[in-house]
Amino acid sequence: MTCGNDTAVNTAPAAADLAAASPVCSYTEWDPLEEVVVGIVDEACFPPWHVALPPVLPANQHETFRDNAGEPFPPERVAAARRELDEFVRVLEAEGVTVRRPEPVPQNTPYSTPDWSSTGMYAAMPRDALLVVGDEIIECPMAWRSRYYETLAYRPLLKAYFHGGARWTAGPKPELTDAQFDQKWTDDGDHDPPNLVVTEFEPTFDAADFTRCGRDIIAQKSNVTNEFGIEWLRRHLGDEYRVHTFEFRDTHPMHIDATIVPMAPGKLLINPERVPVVPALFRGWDVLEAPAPILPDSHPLYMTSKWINMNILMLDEDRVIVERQDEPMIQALKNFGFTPILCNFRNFNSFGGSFHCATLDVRRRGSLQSYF
Ligand code: ABU
Repeated sequence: MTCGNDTAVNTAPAAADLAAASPVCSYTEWDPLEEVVVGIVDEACFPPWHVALPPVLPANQHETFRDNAGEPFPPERVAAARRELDEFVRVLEAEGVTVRRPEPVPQNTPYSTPDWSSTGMYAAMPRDALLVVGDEIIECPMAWRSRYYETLAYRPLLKAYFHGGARWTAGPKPELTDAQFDQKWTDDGDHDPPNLVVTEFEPTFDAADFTRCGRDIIAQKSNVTNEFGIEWLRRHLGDEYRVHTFEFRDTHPMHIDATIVPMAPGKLLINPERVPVVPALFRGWDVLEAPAPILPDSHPLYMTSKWINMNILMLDEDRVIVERQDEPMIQALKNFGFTPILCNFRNFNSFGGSFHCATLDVRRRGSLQSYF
């Protein structure tokens, strides 16, 4: 299957044919990257406090989030992250990748449904809000109220991609009433599987709880992605895809992309704390345990663990974007056979993601294949 025509499986179409068929086309995390959306931190605000936040925010950030609910993030932190995003864009363009950006949207404008009201957060992490599978771009039914309208920042791009021939869909918009969240959620630390704050009331998912390996898509249940959401996606994608749900040893799961990262056919990066046993699906693949993160404790991380060092972006089966100061990761990836391309990103990391989170790969040259 290729985007826009019925070419047989495993037939690699010419790049020009793909581009002519659809401006959106991506099946894996590693096919050669041609076009990408890179997020923005403009207008970024702390979300209003809500029961969905404590399960995934670092414990030392709860007070900051409570005290600053709905307020802008510190301007000096936003400025530092913006500089790194601009550097990232230059790096990508120098590697031959076309870069698109969302539109800044005021995030502190209140909005409401019949049941609740909120303000927004940011458009920094397109990987969370949008999922590309083949020539289709899916707006995700996100579980955080503060992210209810997050895709508005991407609408000019979505419309342009649609007019260019892409398919554009959205998961069922969830009501996000109190029934969607376990109002009694507590952090009991060692529960296995972990207590998740999101219930099965309606389907919710963030795209970052999925990682794509052609016909096989790996999913995890998390504090934003429920079984209902995974099943919705499974049925929506149909028989061409196999959606596998794996459980990892993550006490506060939200997003799979600092846990298990397929880098190329046969090459897997894993979080050694969260993946004690590599899923049998990857039998025969070479596995690299991510080196321990080196971010100093003093570095503010509002919404992520230090394992964000694993959140790399593959430009193809060889080139990988890595944080410039992360020497252990740079060396490990070289030893694993890859060519690291360096970019400063620690200040962006503070906002909860790294290169994978900050991007949405819109078009990668390749066709739908099985890798297992
Ligand atoms: N998407 C960010 C994941 C961060 C973490 O799992 O620590």
